[in-house]
Amino acid sequence: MKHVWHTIATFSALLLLVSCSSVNQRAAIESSHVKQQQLHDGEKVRSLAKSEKKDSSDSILTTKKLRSLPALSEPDSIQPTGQLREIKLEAKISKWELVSGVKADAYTFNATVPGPLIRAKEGDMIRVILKNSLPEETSIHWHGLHVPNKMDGVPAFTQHAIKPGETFTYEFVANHAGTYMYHSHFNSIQQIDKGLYGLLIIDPQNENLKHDREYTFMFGGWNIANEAGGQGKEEMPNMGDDAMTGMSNDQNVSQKKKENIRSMMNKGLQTKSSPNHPHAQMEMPSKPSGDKTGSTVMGMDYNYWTINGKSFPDTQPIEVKNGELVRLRLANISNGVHPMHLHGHDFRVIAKDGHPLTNPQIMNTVTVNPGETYDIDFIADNPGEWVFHCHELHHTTNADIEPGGLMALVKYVK
Ligand SMILES: [Cu+2]
Repeated sequence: MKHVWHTIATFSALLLLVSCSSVNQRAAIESSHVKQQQLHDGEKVRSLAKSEKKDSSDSILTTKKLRSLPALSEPDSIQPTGQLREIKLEAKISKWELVSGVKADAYTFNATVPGPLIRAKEGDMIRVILKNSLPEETSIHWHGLHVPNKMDGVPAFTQHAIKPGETFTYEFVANHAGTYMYHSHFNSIQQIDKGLYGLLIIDPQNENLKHDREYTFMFGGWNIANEAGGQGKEEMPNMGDDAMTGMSNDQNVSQKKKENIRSMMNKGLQTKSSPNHPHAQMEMPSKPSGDKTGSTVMGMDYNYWTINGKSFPDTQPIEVKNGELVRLRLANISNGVHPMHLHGHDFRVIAKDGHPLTNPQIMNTVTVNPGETYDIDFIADNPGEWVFHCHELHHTTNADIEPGGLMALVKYVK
């Protein structure tokens, strides 16, 4: 029996490893258990939306359906599952493209920004084996989790800083469902702003509210220097008709839209090209003289903002079908405040810092402060192409050029 459990645990750990090493696991994660249960609240919402559409096509949208959804619940106690989730992380420098043509020498976990999504169920044991391949010391802090003190990842207090070439193993029980973060806690202001962070989601053992789709949004801030090191803006890729060959019509349309956005950005740059903006031709804002670091530099002086490591228009769209119940998990690892605003819909704030709200608030803008996470949900009941963006409008720019940064499209698909 013991052997069987060991085999199951090893197999699950392997599965998790495989999923965690995927380069493409940035934004859209559709949880498999969502699909399994057919008659959940999302289904009810969907059928409601469809029937209402049939009966009264000219009816006016309200938030009644949103208000009548159940709140998330918090368990009194959880049982250990006996499941081990083992993840291998390597902290290393990797080239990371924030938006087409803009690259940074990022600090990454497993060569992606954010690092791999770590996902477990309440009661699982999480084991993270961290190898430090950076040229400096590092550590990982588990932001919002109730880990044993020596697992908290704060050098000089709870552990020694992990030296280049060293490996350190973190191990703790996933003891509270919710949306959390993990990030470097050494030379944090530099290491975090260079990309050393990720998302950690703990699913409840029993869930009373199922969503049809789920997306994660991790907000980062970057300071991309424009002078030394060959970093920053490169030539715009040539996207002539030839490059379109082989694309479907939909892809073609969205590619053209992206190109329109890029040409808007370029026009903005040209108007800025003046003796007062000596760096405008380089398509980068000027940095203080003497700043020759060449790559990302630390501090609040951000000129790029990213959702899951990408700036608009390269952010991943939120794809929904009419009538679906959609969950967004928002996490702010940057040093900026982000009032996130959704067009065309209201949403409910269902959890803050992993804790369910017993009385979910309905709104269309939620302010996500540094270090905070919010879970919000909305009913896709207003077909079209909408935007979800930060309303601190400097944050919807790339190097001062609008549109960019913290913006994603909500797209209805068939
Ligand atoms: Cu913002």
